[in-house]
Amino acid sequence: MFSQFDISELKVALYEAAEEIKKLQSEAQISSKTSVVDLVTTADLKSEEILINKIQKIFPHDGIISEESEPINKNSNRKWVIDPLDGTVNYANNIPQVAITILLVEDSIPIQAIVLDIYKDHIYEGYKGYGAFKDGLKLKISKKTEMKKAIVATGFPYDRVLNSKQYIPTFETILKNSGGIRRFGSAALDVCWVADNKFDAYYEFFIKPWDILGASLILDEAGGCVEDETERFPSMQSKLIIASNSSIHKEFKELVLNNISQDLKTKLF
Ligand code: LIP
Repeated sequence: MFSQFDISELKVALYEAAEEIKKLQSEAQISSKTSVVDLVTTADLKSEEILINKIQKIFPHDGIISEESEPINKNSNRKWVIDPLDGTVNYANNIPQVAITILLVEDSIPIQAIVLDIYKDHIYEGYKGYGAFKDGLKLKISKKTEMKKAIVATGFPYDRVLNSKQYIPTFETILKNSGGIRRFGSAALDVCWVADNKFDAYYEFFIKPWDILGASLILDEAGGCVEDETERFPSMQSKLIIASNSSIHKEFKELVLNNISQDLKTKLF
């Protein structure tokens, strides 16, 4: 169905990476990156190796930005942004909420994205100007219009251990003004679940582009709204993501932007 898009060429590698991740589940070795709560496993690295090898074989001149590696062909105007395993903390704790994201960015614009939910075996796809799909069927976003009934997903960056207080005012505001908060991770699946009529909104500070940009394209194409701290569609430099089903977007965005702690504001703006 989507064979005309470049990203389709990578689907076999995507499923191969997912199988490797599942196979390594019981024996994956875990180590820490920026802090004890920021993890990488041998499965992240194996998945990344499979995806990078395939991209380099099919599109040797394209750039690659991947979570666990140095950038490749930095100056190319076509770049693949990869998260080989989103939800590493879930994975390391046997929580089956794990995804792989591949995104193609051309001249800084996200144009084709796939997020694979590896344990439920659902594939989310988004194509700029062509729509968004789950397992080949058009995604149907939630129609909820009341913020007080909205289910909001969020997550916290790894510096939460040192700077937990700065995330509280926004969190408390959403707690008071929504139908409920969920913190599942992976961030990519959180955003795809807004597109898939499960959550109604999502926000997170300092989430990385490989975690979120692909899913943002999918949500945008499904009819949702995704903005960053500058109130524009997210870019590789975004520091805050505010995403929703679009009907509640104005109210949700104001709640988030008007309730950011002073400490956090100085880091964002
Ligand atoms: C994580 C996301 C999680 C988010 C973290 C982090 P990782 O990705 O899945 O939802 O809150 O900040 O980015 O590191 O597990 O691949």
